[in-house]
Amino acid sequence: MKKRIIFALIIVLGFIVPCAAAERVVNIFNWSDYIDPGVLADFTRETGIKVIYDTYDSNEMLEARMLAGPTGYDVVAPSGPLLQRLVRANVLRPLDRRRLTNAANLWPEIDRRLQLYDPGGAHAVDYAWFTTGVAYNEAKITERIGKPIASWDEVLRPDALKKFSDCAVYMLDSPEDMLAIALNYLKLDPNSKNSGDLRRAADVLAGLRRYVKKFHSSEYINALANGDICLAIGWAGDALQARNRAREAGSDVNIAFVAPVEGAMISLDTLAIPIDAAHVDAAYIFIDYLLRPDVAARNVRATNFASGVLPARKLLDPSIGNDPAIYPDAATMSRLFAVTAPDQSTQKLMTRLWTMVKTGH
Ligand code: SPD
Repeated sequence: MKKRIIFALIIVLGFIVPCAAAERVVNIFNWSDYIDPGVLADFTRETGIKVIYDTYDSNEMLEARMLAGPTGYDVVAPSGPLLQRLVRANVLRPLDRRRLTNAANLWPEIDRRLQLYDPGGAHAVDYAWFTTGVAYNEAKITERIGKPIASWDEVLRPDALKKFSDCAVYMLDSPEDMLAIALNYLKLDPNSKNSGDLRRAADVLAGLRRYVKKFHSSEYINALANGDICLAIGWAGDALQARNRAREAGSDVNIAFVAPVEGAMISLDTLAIPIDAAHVDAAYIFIDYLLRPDVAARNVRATNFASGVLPARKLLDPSIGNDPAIYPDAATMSRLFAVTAPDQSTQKLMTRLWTMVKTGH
């Protein structure tokens, strides 16, 4: 009898232990240069949950992975318009905010802006938000035009951009950002889905191609920091990471970032759980951990991207918490524009136009 009980216990434990063990890992797919690596190590130390962490540098990469499936991920970080498309495609789990005790820390204004992509915040919470603007090497730009960059006109006109081509220019490989910036520059609705408007915007960008060394969405951080390029259209936090990397290396390269006067794009990157996530409990624990103010503040310090966690800001040194490149002031905020997801045929057109911008065909 005793032997039978022990045998039964072994069978039951043999089933339960692997199931429990299956929950002790979380697979994350996040943007590159977007977290303090120490946060991941501390998360594992505090929760016992192992983190497997992969990165990407374009919404297109994440979208392809999400739509092809199986994703293999438990937490992903789509930007607003992609979030909207993923919700439509039904590839995200509805998010139960009651399971996120730290959701109370979410910044109401940012959470409100998220509604544009995900009504009711039903599938995601904000992770970070920021502007797309111009990152530049102060000395090299001043040397060439006698003043810092302030306007898109100094970057989006071929004869203006030409002045920087000898010290090298990068642009984001992101149609979502770049077409909206060009639309806004043309004084058209930056969120326009009109094919004529989009073609005009693409023509502006195509006219700049010969002065652009590379279209890439992450390499510009090191390229700016090393002095290999002097200007990039890029994301605020990445520009400031370039500035910090140059400082840490003791170089004399000084990188500045500006959201130009005509207005800049605001993006919200979010945290969401794929429909096929295998470790849903661990995903909730991980997202909740990132929403803890002290953890969110660590990520802002490391990445220079503003967090969607409001109380994190108070924990930052004023040089970060009051840096208008990270937390734009009210005047800049009023000039920011957001874009939403296009329908499928407009999406296809944008992809075609973007290839034309980059290759000429
Ligand atoms: N290095 C992190 C960059 C995050 C960029 N998110 C993309 C926003 C697209 N509009």
